[in-house]
Amino acid sequence: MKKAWTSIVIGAIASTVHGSTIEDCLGYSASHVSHSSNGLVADLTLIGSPCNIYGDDLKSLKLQVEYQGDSRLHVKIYDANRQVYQIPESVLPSPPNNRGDPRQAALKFTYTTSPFSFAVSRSDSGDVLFNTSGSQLIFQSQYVRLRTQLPQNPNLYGLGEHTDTFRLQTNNYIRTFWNAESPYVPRMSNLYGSHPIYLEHRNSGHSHGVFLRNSNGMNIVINQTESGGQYLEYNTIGGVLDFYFLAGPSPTEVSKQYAEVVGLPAMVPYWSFGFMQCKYGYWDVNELAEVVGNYSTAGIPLDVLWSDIDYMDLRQDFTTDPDRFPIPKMRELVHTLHDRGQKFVMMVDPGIHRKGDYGTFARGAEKGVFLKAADGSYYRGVQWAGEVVWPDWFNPNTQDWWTDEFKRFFDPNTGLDIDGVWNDMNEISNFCGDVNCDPAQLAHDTNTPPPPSHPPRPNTGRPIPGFPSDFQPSSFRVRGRREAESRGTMKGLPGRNLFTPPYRIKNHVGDLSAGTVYTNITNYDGTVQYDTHNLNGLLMAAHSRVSMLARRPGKRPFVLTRSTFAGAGNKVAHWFGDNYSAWDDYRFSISQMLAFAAVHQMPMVGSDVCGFNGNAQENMCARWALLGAFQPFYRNHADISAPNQEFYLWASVTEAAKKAIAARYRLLDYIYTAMYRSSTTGSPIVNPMFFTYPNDANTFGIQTQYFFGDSILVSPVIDDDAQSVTIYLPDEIFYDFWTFKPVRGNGQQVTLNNVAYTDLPVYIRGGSIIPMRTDGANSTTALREHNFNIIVAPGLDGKASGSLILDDGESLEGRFSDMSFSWDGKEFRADGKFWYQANVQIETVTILGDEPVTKKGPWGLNKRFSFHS
Ligand SMILES: *[C@@H]1O[C@H](CO)[C@@H](O)[C@H](O)[C@H]1NC(C)=O
Ligand SMILES: *[C@@H]1O[C@H](CO)[C@@H](O)[C@H](O)[C@H]1NC(C)=O
Ligand SMILES: *[C@@H]1O[C@H](CO)[C@@H](O)[C@H](O)[C@H]1NC(C)=O
Ligand SMILES: *[C@@H]1O[C@H](CO)[C@@H](O)[C@H](O)[C@H]1NC(C)=O
Ligand SMILES: *[C@@H]1O[C@H](CO)[C@@H](O)[C@H](O)[C@H]1NC(C)=O
Ligand SMILES: CC(=O)N[C@H]1CO[C@H](CO)[C@@H](O)[C@@H]1O
Repeated sequence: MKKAWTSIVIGAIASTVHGSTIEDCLGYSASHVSHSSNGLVADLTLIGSPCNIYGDDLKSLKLQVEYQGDSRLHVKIYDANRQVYQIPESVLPSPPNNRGDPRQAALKFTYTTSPFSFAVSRSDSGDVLFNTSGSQLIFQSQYVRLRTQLPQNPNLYGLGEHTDTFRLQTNNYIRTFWNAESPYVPRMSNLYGSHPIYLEHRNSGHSHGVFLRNSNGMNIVINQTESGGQYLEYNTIGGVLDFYFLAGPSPTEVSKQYAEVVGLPAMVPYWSFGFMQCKYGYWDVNELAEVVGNYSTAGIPLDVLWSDIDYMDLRQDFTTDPDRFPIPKMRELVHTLHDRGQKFVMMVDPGIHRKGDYGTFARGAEKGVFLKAADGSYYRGVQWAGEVVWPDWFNPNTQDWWTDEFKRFFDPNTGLDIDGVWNDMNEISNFCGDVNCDPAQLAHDTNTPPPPSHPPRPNTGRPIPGFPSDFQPSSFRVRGRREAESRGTMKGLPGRNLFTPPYRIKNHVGDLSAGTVYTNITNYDGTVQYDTHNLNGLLMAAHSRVSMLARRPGKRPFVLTRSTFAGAGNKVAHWFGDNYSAWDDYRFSISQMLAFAAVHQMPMVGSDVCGFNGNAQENMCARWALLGAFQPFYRNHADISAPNQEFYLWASVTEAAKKAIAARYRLLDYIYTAMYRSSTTGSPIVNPMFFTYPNDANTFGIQTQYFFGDSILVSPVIDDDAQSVTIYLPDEIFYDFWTFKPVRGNGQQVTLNNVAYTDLPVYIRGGSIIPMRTDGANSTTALREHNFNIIVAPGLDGKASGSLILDDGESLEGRFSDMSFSWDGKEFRADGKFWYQANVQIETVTILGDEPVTKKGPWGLNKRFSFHS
């Protein structure tokens, strides 16, 4: 490759402090290299005089290289004095250093002394994966830069959260990490989460991963030099270079290796795979019940009802509006839901209303848990409740206070017995956009929160099916007002570097502190928001998880969070925020899911089905109802300003949803088993096509087809208002999921015509065995009592295999059965561990083919069995 690197500075004026430019930075030279049995350490010393462009150059750095087992290489460059911020171990623990032998490792570290550069190659093929030669390492107090050469037009994935293509653009592309409230999920922007991990897939069929364990704001630039040299460049405004190189070589192995670094995904409860409904703007507790009743009447199984901030009294956490959502009636709602086998989830936001007589605030103030301003007073902002303060998640008292609030408000005996909790606005989103904003004044001016509501409207006397007689729809409704938001008016801030660092990242909200907590605010532990901003969402959600667990010891907590950081999948689930009811967002729900589930190790993800903002169109909503059923997290949710979009509102969407949920229920234990594997081995719950066919270059760019689990190929119609779709079928035998007819894939594109809006093309991959529940359940609770039919889909070699996990669906640690199924062309065998007593059986086993053969049981799920065809 050519050595013609031109330095680029994104969104920054190439500064000319002291007459220098970034080109004048000469890099570092390595010395005192000391080898050990599993790596090396060295000193890195600044060459020449400092160029001090974005802060001061650090003169002395340390290099640490560790071969951590055979497939992971840890390369860390940090300041010799260890003053530069590093992610606290309490937030994201570093993986253990499983000492590896460099002679046996899959990856090889090499370096050049002066100017210092390093490369990572594969030991077997010599393939160079990372090479920083040609561009100097820059390590300044507010800017760290490292660039690697890459092959031409590389296949890169990950680096979320974004709404760009799944296979990332390779030219003139910037990924910015700065968690931000992002209505309408803009393209080419930073969004709610930061996951500095990419997976690169090479034409050799091999993949590797590169994780930068750094939480600072940054721009990652993927581009080509003027002479065509492909590169990827990290530009961070702080932190250290803490890299983990993951050898793969299969894409799935990269995912698993990443899970070893940031933690395996948390196992979720069985019910969380049910269909969920939410809307910002449900007027009162009667309307919540009415939505549930209407789903029943329509015959669409609804598993989980969600309540957005509507339920709160004056938008305050841990309160309910006494008129519209009175506690006694809310308790009755929750009990009725539970009796019907359904679940209930509520929202809790991070902004705490600053009001002396508000208990949650008073108790937090007493424990000193809120972030403070420079003068020691509370750091104030504006959020849904009006003038608010924010919990300091680094303060050890904060967890106690938070758990206490959960225990009080969500007490099963006196409060609301929720099944899961939802954390929103936790980037943090602050309506007080800039330094010119006075929180008290803004809260007053925008009437945030809205004045107390009037008592509920008179009831109609009409009963709600499935609910006690005191639940009746109101005769008319008045929608809540949309609160004013204020942001982005900052202009040219004076002052300190923490507030306006000299290197500007490409944050779509504007300056670093715009619309969030000021970056110069100090946390309890002495870190500053400048460094920890991207951890706010993860920290809040992790605290909520602990609090949920304290409420129900031993039960898997379900916490949904909007803002995330690397490793969040180890604790919580995520939805993709406030998207738009448009075909484009329907399509992007797939690429976002692929990146999160397969690369970022956050399996429990999904978009708001039918879109959040705007007017959902019937055909689109029908397609999305089907697509959402084949994604992990399946929730219909809309904004207060958007018209209602519950599935039952349209005949075609009702039909699509019934079909979709019935299919999802059939597959629920297959999905649950995939989730179990994900949480125990890191194998992705959703597989991009190239994960399954890593040697088929036709699959590398596919972002609208995928495998749900490892055997169910989903190929939705994707174009606006279209009834046909061109899909790719690899060289494999497939079986139509709906008809079980064999379909031979030839490694070619196939066009499907006349695909009704109530249809979704789905195939079973040959070689798989799928346990399917029998039809007819009205909830996942009821589904657990349904028997199984086992579907054997023989591969081209006539063989197939599959597995099934059975447990109580909710215990963190409990008995489980892990059954394996196999078909060798002649004999079917069921084997495994039978530790969980399920009171259901296998009714039939069907071997698919030109003429399917069904063998009738029943067989128990408590012992091995086999039979010959
Ligand atoms: C890294 O790149 C430099 C410059 O292009 C080249 O001389 C060197 O051989 C490369 N390192 C490896 C390990 O290939
Ligand atoms: C990409 O590189 C070209 C020069 O090769 C430059 O003009 C362009 O600004 C760069 N884009 C980014 C995002 O850095
Ligand atoms: C429930 O269904 C009734 C009857 O179709 C309808 O009038 C009402 O608006 C629906 N309510 C909700 C919340 O969807
Ligand atoms: C499901 O059916 C059972 C039995 O008829 C009933 O008790 C339960 O309330 C129903 N649940 C829902 C969600 O409709
Ligand atoms: C942060 O910077 C802003 C703007 O310069 C200033 O008003 C504020 O006092 C600073 N706060 C702290 C804690 O330093
Ligand atoms: C295409 C799409 O759905 N994205 C839209 C999200 O919403 C914003 C605001 O309406 C649009 O500008 C985007 O195009």
